[in-house]
Amino acid sequence: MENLVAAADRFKPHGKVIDIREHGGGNVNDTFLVTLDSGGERHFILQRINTRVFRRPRLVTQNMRTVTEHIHRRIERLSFGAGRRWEVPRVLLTQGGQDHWVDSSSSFWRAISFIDGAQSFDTVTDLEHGREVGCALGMFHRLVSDLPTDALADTLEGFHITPRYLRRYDEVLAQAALRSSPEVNFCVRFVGERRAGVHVLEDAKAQGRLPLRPIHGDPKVNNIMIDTATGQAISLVDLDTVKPGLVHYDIGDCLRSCCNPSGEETEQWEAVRFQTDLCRAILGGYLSLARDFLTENDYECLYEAIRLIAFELGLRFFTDYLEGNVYFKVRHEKHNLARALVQFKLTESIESQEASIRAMIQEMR
Ligand code: GN1
Ligand code: MG
Repeated sequence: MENLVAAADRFKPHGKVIDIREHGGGNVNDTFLVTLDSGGERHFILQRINTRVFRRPRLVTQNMRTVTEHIHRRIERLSFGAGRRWEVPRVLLTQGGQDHWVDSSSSFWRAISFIDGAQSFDTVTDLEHGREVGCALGMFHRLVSDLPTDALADTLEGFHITPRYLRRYDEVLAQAALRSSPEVNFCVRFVGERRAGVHVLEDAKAQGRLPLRPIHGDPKVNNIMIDTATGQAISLVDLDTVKPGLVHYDIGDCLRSCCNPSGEETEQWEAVRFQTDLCRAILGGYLSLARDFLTENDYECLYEAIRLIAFELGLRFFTDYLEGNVYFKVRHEKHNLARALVQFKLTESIESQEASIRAMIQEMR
């Protein structure tokens, strides 16, 4: 707590800190909402970066500044998304002018402005919300589409490179003292049956069929801020994983998160389904802003991306369970196993609807 107050004091733009509380349910970093006693902006967001995951945290803040400054400049002369309020968090500086602060126990802190009058949800509530989520991702991609990828650092090497996660899984599995259970056996078999398909996106990238573009990296439903007054999406927050990548990682991640009405934390993994009506609403919103820059090849790989990113997240959770929960924060020992089962069930549901999802994509392009 002492460190928390000290960190908040470094970044506070004015006034006195009167409250600090945990905010959101991030699986990697620690996030806090800070309240000040006076002034126009009463709140800001303070975060402690998990440096086990983000080994070079300075690159994270650097990317964040690059991307937020770029978007702020673009919003000023926006010729699309007419009438849409769109906000981007600002990176706050310490009194010494730094975009981060390292405390005496080597914790890495940074702060950003708080987006007021908006909220986020852990699941998509209806088709309208789904469409807005899609618009948010389309808006974001469009706003960064002219930012050269070499302006962004690779903050998390291997992120969303599915074959690398499979390799890591193999290493961990070989060393794990595997306690067999119906759930563990299901996961091992599930991964084993899908080994051949993990290269699709990386192959398309290597063959030059899919270009590197700036991506968000984590456009899950609760990173999309919805204006409490209008119900419109107004921001895509959590910019830690912005880096060069495939828009397919983002589209896949957004859909695996948003088309699962049970949510990724449900205990009822057997009931998890991929909802194609939500998928249609989200893609509709996305394409209303992103159609211009998608190529034929982009469309060709969309179904595979939807399937693969759900599978990949299941693989990441399962590997972390086997490894003893070293990456994702957990509330109990089998938490990552439960999360893996949810993503694998979702993958299964996507696979069972392949024909209709492909037909939907075809119809919308
Ligand atoms: C992690 O930390 P959080 O909750 O923003 C993870 C994402 C996963 C997500 C699943 C850097 O995001 O890739 O999709 O959990 N972030 C990182 O909820 O690994
Ligand atoms: Mg994140």
